[in-house]
Amino acid sequence: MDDKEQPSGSKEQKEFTPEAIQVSTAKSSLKRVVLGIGVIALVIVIGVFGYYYFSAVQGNNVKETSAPAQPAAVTILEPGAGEAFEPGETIRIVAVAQAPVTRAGFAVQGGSLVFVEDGSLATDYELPPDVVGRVPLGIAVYGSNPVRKAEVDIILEPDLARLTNILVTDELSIDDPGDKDSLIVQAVMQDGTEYSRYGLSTNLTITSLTPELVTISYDAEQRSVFLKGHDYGRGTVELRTRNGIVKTVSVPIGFPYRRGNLERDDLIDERDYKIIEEAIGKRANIDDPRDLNKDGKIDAKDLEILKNL
Ligand SMILES: [Ca+2]
Ligand SMILES: [Ca+2]
Repeated sequence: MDDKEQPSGSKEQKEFTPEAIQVSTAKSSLKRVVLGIGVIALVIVIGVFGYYYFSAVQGNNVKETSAPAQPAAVTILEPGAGEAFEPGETIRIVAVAQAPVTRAGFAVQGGSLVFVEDGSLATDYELPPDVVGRVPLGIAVYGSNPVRKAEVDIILEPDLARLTNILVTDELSIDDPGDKDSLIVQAVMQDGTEYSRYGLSTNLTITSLTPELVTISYDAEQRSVFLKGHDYGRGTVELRTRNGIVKTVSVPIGFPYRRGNLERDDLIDERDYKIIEEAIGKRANIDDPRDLNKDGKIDAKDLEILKNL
């Protein structure tokens, strides 16, 4: 047995010669390399698969979000867009919904919300008495998730026959040329009702009689009228209603609290001198506060007067 085993043992021992060890090491290195390549290949395969898998998922998501929007689940049938009513009037609102409805809320911007609990999509609605102009009328339908909403713009116009006066912002002024100020217009009716933001009503035109001094712009989103001052002086703005009420508003631009204190701080100093120096040679608008001797031009004489104030 020992003899038989010996050769085999020596055979084994033979294999463990330095050469054999080198061969063995080489074989083992080769195995490691092959194993390493295998692992790397597996990682690459998983990576590539993962990339395409997630790309496909993303692609599907993009496809879903770019799909055409579903039709609106609620639509207002009455009133129609652009329809005109009087403030305070009671109107009928009718809507139709493809979504489940447990209750619905109706409102005009600036008015109170009216809820109909039984899910009916028709109601009588009292328009707010003091809102005029183009306003959105909305409905919100509850019962589905998300809440479904729809909106139409209607026009609220007071009866011109009852319009007796228009009121305009008191003490309107633009502190410095380039600044803006907003103009608030209210309509006063026979019964004393005052409608705010009348300035955006289609019944009113607002023009600047001195456009070189004042320009007018409308901000539809804020429903406001803005006046912008371009130079020093006193500009005039005219408001005219369709039934003939006319109002003119004087807009002082860059007027000092105290004569010569153009820069409107506590004292007359270099900063005020600079404002006149920069305007020397210019013709002065009527009431231009830089034209201290009121001769229609801004020159060294005005600067001299300012320095002696
Ligand atoms: Ca000053
Ligand atoms: Ca002058």
